Amino acid sequence: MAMAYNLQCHARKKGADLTSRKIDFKELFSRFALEGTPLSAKAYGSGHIHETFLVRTRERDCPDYILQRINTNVFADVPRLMENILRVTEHLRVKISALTGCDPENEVLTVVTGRDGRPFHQDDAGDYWRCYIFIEHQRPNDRLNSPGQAFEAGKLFGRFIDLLADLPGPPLHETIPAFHNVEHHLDQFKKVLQTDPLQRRAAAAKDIVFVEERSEEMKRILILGRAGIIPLRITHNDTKFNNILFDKAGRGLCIIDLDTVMPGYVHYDFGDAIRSGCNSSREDESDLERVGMDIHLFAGYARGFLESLPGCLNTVEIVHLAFSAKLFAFMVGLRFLSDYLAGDLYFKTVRPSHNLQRARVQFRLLEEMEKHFGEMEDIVSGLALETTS
Ligand code: ADP
Ligand code: GN1
Ligand code: MG
Repeated sequence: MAMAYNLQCHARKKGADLTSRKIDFKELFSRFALEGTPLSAKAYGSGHIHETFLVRTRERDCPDYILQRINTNVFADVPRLMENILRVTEHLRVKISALTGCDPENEVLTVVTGRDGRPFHQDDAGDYWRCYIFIEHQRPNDRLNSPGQAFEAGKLFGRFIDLLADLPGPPLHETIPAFHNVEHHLDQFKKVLQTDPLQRRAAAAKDIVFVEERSEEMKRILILGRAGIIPLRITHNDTKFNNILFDKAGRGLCIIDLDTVMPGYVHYDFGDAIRSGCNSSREDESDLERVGMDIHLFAGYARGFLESLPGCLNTVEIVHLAFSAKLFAFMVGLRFLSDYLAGDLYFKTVRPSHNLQRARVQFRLLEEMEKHFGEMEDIVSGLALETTS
């Protein structure tokens, strides 16, 4: 059976040219300790970072698999990246196995090792691949579709922090240095504004002013962290809505995309989830009138999150949860904007203005959050009272 596909993958500006290379899935498949016979392979999902393929197997009793070509522009040290993921998944598996009614096979990612025992494979072109067991799930939406689903998502991401609180051993590796350090992203932004390599600055004039007007306010979490007022925890750091799988009945099933699990503040997980899941539009919506902050989804998510972390968070952490949603709309928008100005080097894009459009959606969302901010704060404080009393 022919398993060599000339897949039309998205080309990155840096690194290997991925458009023209044939991927020999049969050969790749043979490099991992997999069961079954590969039947088909197709590009899968809508992640912005890796190239992801779903490999279906012929036999009914064998799993299907996710194969990923790891983006080494973003994750430079693959052995350390995979070491983190193995530690995290092994710990989660032990803890989830001990919970009643839980199903560790589907609730935790399973890394399939290479035939040489390593948790990845490096091909002849130098590209790194990894493999997970495919978890059957409900087709993901771009946004949360009901307060009940938001509650499920909040519960799962809250539980994730709770379960990892006692991870033994040394701190996890920082897989992307300064990943959620807004000062770092502001510095990168200033640098790219100065060089303006593609002369895109003029097209983004209003967006640049928008960022400058809010940059001081956005340093608040970093300041609290440096002062030791909010603690570092083990956080997921990429709690985008499509990084959670739901089962066919709509229940939160499994948290995926563990590349950025490392020390962080609780706000990183809460804020990113809200800006991605509670936006009433797509992340790259062209009609900004459709962008909105869905307060009912916010309330559902916040309830699930706080209920699964009872008594864990300190008052200052809780008080800043609503703010963290604004921070993430700002910071993710800023990263999209910087990437647009730099020439689309980081996020996958399908058109030249794609990152600018994404940035504008985040900034509009931030304006919507600013309008609803009092309400968001009241919801969190009301829930905090309920969940601690
Ligand atoms: P990226 O960093 O590019 O977002 P992800 O690890 O999130 O990469 O994977 C991309 C997509 O692939 C996910 O959004 C999800 O749809 C799908 N996916 C990844 N791992 C699995 C898995 N083990 N089972 C089912 N689907 C998966
Ligand atoms: C990326 O990998 P993915 O698509 O789940 C990015 C996040 C951004 C998000 C914006 C490692 O998430 O930080 O918030 O795009 N992940 C990385 O959609 O940079
Ligand atoms: Mg992802």
